[in-house]
Amino acid sequence: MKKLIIASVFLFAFQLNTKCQDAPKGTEKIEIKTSAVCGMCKERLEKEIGFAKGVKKATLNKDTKVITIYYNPKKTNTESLKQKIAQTGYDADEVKADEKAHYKLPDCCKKGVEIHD
Ligand SMILES: [Cu+2]
Repeated sequence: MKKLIIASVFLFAFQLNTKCQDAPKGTEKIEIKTSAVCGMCKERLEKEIGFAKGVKKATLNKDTKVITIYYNPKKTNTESLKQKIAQTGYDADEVKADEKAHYKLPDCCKKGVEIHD
């Protein structure tokens, strides 16, 4: 009997846990630190990454520079996502921004610029 109670508590906790997760079904979540500094960066990255293969959703927090990506692990992986961010001109964790792409960004979006609106 005791085992049954423990089992049902676990089951309940598990259900609660899955309910709280905001990741769409079949996707995984990753947070990547970028070098984004403003709303334009946010728009650019969310557009580029949001439409990348296997990506369900991409949201950038400008204040923390962290982009949260929900992706289908069968279609893409964290390495290609980081590469994609780098190709857009931004750092992605340990992956450095592609120099050419970074050079093409407007001055207000370049690295070393302080976070602004
Ligand atoms: Cu910018």
